[in-house]
Amino acid sequence: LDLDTALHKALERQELVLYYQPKIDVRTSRMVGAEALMRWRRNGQLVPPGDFIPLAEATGLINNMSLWAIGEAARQARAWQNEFGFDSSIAVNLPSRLFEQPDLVERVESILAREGVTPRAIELEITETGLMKDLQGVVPSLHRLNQLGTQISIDDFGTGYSSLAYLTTLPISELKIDRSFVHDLGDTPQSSAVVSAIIALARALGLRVIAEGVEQESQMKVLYDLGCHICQGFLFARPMPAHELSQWVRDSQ
Ligand code: G
Ligand code: G
Ligand code: NA
Ligand code: MN
Repeated sequence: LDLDTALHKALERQELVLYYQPKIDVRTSRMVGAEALMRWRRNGQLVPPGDFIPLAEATGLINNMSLWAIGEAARQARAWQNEFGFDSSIAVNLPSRLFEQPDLVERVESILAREGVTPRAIELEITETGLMKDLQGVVPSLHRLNQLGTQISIDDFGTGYSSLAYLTTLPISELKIDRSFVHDLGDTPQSSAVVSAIIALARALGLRVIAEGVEQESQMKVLYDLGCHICQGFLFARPMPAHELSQWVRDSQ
């Protein structure tokens, strides 16, 4: 099978899996959410998303894969609620084109109802670039998802040339500082200036701010001092299968 055909079959063959990476409040060291990241278990090998998400986007298969991911994350949120009192949300990455699907909000609503969770159990991440290149297609869905009660996070923030004035009108809950800025923290004064500006912007707009790609204690400390208290990255935990995250919570919380 070529990759395209195999990927089509992957969904129906249940070869896609979600890994989960915790989001940590560094003031309490507690998990305050998790991000779902897709993996493809193909012939016993784990195919990384970089090798199949671009293909899924090019073929349009990404839409059904994303809807599957929402359902799977919702199911997992409910399982963790029962298992260890998980009471925050699992973030799912969605491509901007999915927001153009006219029945997206109804589909999300029915998926959440099917899995028996409230819309708060799921958070949706859209990249700043995806959002800004297709505002007209995306924004109506954002408003309706917000009315439903599902929070929206802007991923890779700082790389996508947002219209800051426009940003104030959007029903979003969180800015996620792009990991390139986190990576350079402490190395270049520009990166801490950008991080500072994003944190100030989030504060002014009443949004949560989170840093991704936190790998080093020193990066965490700079972020903390600048006022970003929620972090995600290898310093705390890698993306891992659901049962490993349960174990990680038992061991660390
Ligand atoms: O999970 P990381 O481990 O390697 O993911 C690599 C890239 O693939 C990241 O840019 C990430 O946003 C993207 N990605 C991972 N999971 C998903 C997903 O479920 N949907 C979409 N659209 N992108 C994903
Ligand atoms: O923003 P996006 O959704 O593209 O981010 C998810 C990606 O970031 C995944 O590929 C995930 O494995 C990766 N990731 C998570 N934590 C870290 C980290 O601390 N360092 C690096 N380099 N990548 C990370
Ligand atoms: Na993301
Ligand atoms: Mn990101």
